[in-house]
Amino acid sequence: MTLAVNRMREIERKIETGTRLDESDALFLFESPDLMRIGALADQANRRKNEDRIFYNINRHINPTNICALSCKFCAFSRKPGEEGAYAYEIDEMVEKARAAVTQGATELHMVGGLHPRWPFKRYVEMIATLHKEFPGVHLKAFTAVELDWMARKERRGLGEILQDLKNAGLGSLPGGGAEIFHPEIRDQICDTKVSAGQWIDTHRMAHKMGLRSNCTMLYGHIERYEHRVDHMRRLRELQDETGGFNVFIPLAFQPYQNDMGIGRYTFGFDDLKTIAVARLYLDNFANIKAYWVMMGQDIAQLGLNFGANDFDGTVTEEKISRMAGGRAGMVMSRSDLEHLILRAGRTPVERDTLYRPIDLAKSIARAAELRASAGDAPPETLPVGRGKNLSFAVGMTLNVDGLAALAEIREKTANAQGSTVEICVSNAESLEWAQLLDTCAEVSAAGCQTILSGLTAMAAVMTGASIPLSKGFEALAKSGVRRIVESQEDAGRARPEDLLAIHKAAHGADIPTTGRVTLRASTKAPHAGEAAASRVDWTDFNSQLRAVGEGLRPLGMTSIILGAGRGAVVTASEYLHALNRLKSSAGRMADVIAPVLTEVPTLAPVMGVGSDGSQHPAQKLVALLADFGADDLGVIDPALIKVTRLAEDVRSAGLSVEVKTPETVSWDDAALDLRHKPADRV
Ligand code: V47
Ligand code: SF4
Repeated sequence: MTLAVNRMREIERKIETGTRLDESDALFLFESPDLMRIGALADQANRRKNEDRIFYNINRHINPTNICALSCKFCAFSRKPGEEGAYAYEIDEMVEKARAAVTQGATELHMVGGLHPRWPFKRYVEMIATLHKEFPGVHLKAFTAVELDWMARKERRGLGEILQDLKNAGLGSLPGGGAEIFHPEIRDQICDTKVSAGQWIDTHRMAHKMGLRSNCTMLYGHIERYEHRVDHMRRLRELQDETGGFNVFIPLAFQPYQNDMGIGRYTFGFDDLKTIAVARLYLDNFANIKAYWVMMGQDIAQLGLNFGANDFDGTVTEEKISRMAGGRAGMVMSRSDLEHLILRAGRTPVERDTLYRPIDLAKSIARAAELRASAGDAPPETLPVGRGKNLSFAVGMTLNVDGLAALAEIREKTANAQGSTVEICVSNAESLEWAQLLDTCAEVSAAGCQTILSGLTAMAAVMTGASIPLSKGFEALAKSGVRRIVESQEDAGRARPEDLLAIHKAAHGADIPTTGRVTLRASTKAPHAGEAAASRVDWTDFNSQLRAVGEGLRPLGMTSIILGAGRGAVVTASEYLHALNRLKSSAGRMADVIAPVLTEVPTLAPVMGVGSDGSQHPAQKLVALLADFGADDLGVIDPALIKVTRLAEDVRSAGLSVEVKTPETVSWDDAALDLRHKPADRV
């Protein structure tokens, strides 16, 4: 432990004094669980270079064909000629796609595709020349080193000539694809027929020497180990020292479906952020590190902006490579979506061109100021809270009770649920009667479940309707086996805080612990023009809820408190985590902070990716970070909606242990979950 602390200090000193990190430093950082510290160092390094500015661009992806002579193991995009789904665009079709993009302000066309067995080199030249002639102001970033090698071999010409012809036709720069993982131990397993690491590097060196700048990527999160990532970045740093020709480093998060890798799980959010942060610190000769929202997902990419990234990529419009492999981030973001995610991460969005020059810096800064002013109050700053050693969750289900009909259903659902947690939600049960409520709780408890009841105001209304004092009512609920009372999303809208407190106190009087709630509610301010569905969070309201927690919690004995995202408010990942952090600081050690991952933790990627097996909810990417920002617990996890083993892996990816509440006799499929089993060794 002390050794690790000393090593981290040594690395910090190196960073402070501008001494280069070496490969063993980078490896140490990858292996360290101290993401918050590494992220803070990377953020400082980033701000020294780029202030608080985050680049985005208005771009359009066009993949000319998915027909490919190679069969990289990780690729879900490529097809063989004649195979179902194979396509090859005519140049006219590409021009039409480009025209639509240019009309919407695109400054860049990004074009990478398969290695078409029958396309002659002149077709590529014609493609570039036609697009350049039609749209002379648009930057054409096209063809990976892999495609260029293919063209050269087919044409039996040198790479230099191929590059020169394309440059003459209007090629602006090279994208960074095809790099994958350079180390032969991995490269030979995932793409053995692709250009070697040396050829990839040589191609980019040649392009740089000809005045063509380029990007570089690293495909991570599959079978590679940290040392392979470090080796990969070392080779890129060396070439950058030599030529200075790279614009940006882009870590590409592996998308796990519809390919031959047999991995079947998305990268860990914790690892995505660590990769960005280590890249920022180790690649000291790169100005730009990209948080590529398409592959990391918008939630993690937004957080990446505070962990060392200064580029968010662009509007993209038609992304196929990631999407075909299970990518869930969608294919397009508007300018205003990009701007809002950046602003809500507390940074300044700056539109750039492909070569990382601001399009109009003064205009971007003025626009950000205007958007900030119209948003009013700002989200809270992060405070150090210190993470625990474990993260808990209960396995079980939530049942919504609505009158009599529910009883039979509840009996059926809880028949095999012995040992699990059942949260009975009464918030919306307007016609519920007292006897039914007691019977329901008794039924669930008799099935051997841990019974939780949520909806304070509804509960109180049922008691009042039956002329039963709250104190007596809660005593009876305790006898029916109720183990906890939880404030629901609806409660705050139905009762004043002091009335809710009185209900909490009545439950405590009957020795039932309670869970309070703080909710990020939508601001009543009208959204700014062009704000895409951006109902903002009312931070003034949040701060006053926090004050109430600080003042009211201690004497009450609420043992836990939920951070909720209110309906109607669009809460971004960054905002939720910062709010969580503030809540933990206010609640102190007196109460567990719960971030219910399925129901309340916001995610902008609610869709399932192509071919995915549904075993991972998009919000799971945030799980390990929730702990770092102050969460102690993830709420009730329904194994029908989240695969518990996967969730356990997410927690462990951050070096935390998993504490499953009520696990002994869970009888779903996940009963087979082996929680002693360590996740993939590489995490
Ligand atoms: O080389 C293929 C990757 C790359 C998967 O330069 C996959 O600005 C994840 O080069 N999971 C092509 N990644 C994309 C590319 C790119 C993308 C965005 C920006 C830039 C840029 C370049 O896509 C391939 C490969 O590394 N890829 N399959 C997959 N399953
Ligand atoms: Fe072809 Fe590129 Fe897919 Fe490899 S990654 S199979 S080269 S399209």
